[in-house]
Amino acid sequence: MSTLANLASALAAGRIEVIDLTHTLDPDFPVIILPPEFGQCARFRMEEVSAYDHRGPAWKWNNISMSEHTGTHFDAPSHWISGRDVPLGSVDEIPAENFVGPVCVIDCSAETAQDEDFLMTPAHIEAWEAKHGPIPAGAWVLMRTDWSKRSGAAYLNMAQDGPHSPGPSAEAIRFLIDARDITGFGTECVGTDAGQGMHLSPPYPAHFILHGAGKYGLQCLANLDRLPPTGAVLIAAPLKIKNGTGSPLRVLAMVET
Ligand code: 23J
Ligand code: MN
Repeated sequence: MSTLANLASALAAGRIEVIDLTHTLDPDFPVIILPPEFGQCARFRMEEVSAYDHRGPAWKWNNISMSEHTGTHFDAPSHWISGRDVPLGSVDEIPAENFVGPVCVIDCSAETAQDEDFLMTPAHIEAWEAKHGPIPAGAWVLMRTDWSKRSGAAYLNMAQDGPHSPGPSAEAIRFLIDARDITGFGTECVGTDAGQGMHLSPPYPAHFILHGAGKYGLQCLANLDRLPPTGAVLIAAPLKIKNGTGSPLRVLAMVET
């Protein structure tokens, strides 16, 4: 049997499960809040056009609006100044093969339960590899923190000095790119960077280093606790927005049961 015929029969028989890593687009889902001198990200909005009524007797539909960076979303290289001249750096230009790939899940939930500003370092990644094997080139690396189980104010976790949420260190992102040649890095938090990432060097290191290297980000992921450390395949295809810097999307993982 061909590889794809095998895949199709495994899906039909339930030997491969499709797990949804996406939050529901809802006006109440939090968006990132930047310092007030900067422009702000728009929440999701939905406006009814008709609902089987005089505006459209046999149909219901809505107009929607949001930021490119609202809800579960994809970050393209052109999102950051370091990636402004990266070839094929906008969502409409990224080669489609980059939207499907193996996924490694690094469980940091024990650490983040103790420290909401936890930074994942190369030592954490190397400890994970000692158990699960090396991260393959082209992988998506997802940082599990269980942050997606938070709701309301606890999700952004704003304090006087800004948001407090975990993320990767600059050294961890450099390691994933230079030593492992990943495709992208994903997180359950509102940004790929830690809440206090503006104080790191460089500021917002995940954004700066990933996008400068032509790599991608995924934010506001859910259900990472349902993924194995290795062996799943991720599907993350952003909308084809002309010159788009990112896009809300449905993120799926295929997992062998
Ligand atoms: C703009 C400025 C800072 C950050 C972000 C956007 C994001 O996290 C994002 O959604 O890409 S940290
Ligand atoms: Mn973003």
